[in-house]
Amino acid sequence: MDHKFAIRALLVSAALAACLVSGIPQAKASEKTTVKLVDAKGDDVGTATITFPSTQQPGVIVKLDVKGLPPGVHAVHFHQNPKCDAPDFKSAGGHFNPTNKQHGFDNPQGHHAGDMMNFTVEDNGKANVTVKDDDVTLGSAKEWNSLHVNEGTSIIIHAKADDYKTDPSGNSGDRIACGTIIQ
Ligand SMILES: [Cu+2]
Ligand SMILES: [Zn+2]
Repeated sequence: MDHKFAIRALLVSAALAACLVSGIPQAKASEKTTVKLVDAKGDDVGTATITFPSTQQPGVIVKLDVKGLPPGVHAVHFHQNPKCDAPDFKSAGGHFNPTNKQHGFDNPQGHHAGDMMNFTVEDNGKANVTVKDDDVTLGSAKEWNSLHVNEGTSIIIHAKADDYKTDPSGNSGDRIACGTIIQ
């Protein structure tokens, strides 16, 4: 065995052993979770796949792959509780808001960390779109801006579009689909 290689291998295994002994988890390059969405009747309406590309800075990408929803423009937000009790999904609580702001990108006192841009459902009731949220992570339950904080959070689709300014939820109407984000 090459000398340098042997030393390097020794160092790597020593570092790994140290991690195992101390219980420090290995840092991951990215995180991803797929959330199942249900409507007010409890029927499956697709998924939201949340990707957290960098563990170094906040920002997640949300791929919505939904079906069976009313065509048109809809609001989508992260809400504070990991609870989707049909039919009204009120148990999900308000928007995820760890920085105590008001609602909306166009609100001078805004915006909630859980706020995202509207998306469109096509005439066939489907949408295959990507939205993003630059303010949250998929880190551990101990990170204040993580979607996994405490027991977790939820993602909700509303009946109407978000006006991006009316507190507390942008006049976006009923909650028509919900999914829990639990680690
Ligand atoms: Cu909402
Ligand atoms: Zn909001």
